[in-house]
Amino acid sequence: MVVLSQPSLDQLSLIKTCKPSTNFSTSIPLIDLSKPDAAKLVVKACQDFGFFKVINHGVSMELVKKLEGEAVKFFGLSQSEKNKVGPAKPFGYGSKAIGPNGDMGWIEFILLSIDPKLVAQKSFYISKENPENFRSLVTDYLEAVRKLSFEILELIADGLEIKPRNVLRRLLEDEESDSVFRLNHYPPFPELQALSGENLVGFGEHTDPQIISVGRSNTTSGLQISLQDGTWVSVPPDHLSFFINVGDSLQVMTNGRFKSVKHRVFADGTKSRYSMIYFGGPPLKSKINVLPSLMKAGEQRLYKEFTWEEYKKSAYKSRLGDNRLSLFEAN
Ligand code: GA4
Repeated sequence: MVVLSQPSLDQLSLIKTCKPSTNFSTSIPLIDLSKPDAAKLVVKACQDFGFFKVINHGVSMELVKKLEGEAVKFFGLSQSEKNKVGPAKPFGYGSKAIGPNGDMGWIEFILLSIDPKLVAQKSFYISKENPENFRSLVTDYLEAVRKLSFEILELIADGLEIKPRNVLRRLLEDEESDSVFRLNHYPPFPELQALSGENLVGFGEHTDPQIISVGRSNTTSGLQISLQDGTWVSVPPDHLSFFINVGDSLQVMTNGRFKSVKHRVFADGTKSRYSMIYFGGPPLKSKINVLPSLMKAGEQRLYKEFTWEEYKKSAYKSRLGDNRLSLFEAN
């Protein structure tokens, strides 16, 4: 079923189209979490790319399949049914508009906070048939990907030799952690594709403001990351693995050693892309600051200290593609 109507001309002028130029020769770091060298490789990937793929991640594929099935069902509903979830301001269903400041993409999505009460409340509109099933799938999925994010943050602490081991993990483990969960659907647009051969930008280039993001997709391609020299690399889809992004906050905590990866998604003209991403953020009152033990003698701090609440407020005033950290650079 075609879920979003074909783009009209005025929508197309807002949603960027282009023939993406990409570099296919660079391969994305692949890290087997069951291997003893994982900590070293995670740190290297965070420094070189701010991005990597993990296998042996411990998340049940059965669970992933079931939740993706629910997402497919939901995005297949009529527009009026989907609208009943409520606008994504900040949590709910959104279509084409990304964030509050005029960014647009060829996408529809559900944005949820990980607060169990909100998940339960929204489940009634997302799955009228069986809200309890949807709620419990999201809860179990979040438990599994959060566990994975904790493991990765501990590997980072080990690899950087920072103590205690849970110094990063505890920010996401905290009951007040301000984390977000997003289910995305990038619908196909076969007629337009056939006509022009152009691609539509599904989610424009940006960095994630949080500490770390854990995402996966179905087998439809579209994700690209920017390398440090500015070239874009297509990330081949892999529905069995998870992709990890360093967020702005982790860049600050490592004084720029880790790079918050710039990424974007193109919608495929012929096939639906579905993705689900957990964005791990700290409690609102947490101070985001360089980890003191990382600072070498004479090293200058690159960023001022700020609370996650301050950074989040500032992020929500920005456009998607802005360099949000530039406002927090130390003089
Ligand atoms: C990017 C990462 C997450 O998807 C997100 C996005 C958020 C939104 O879609 O509402 C933002 C974007 C993201 C960064 C800048 C602001 C906020 C849209 C936007 C223009 C949920 C997040 O936390 O930040």
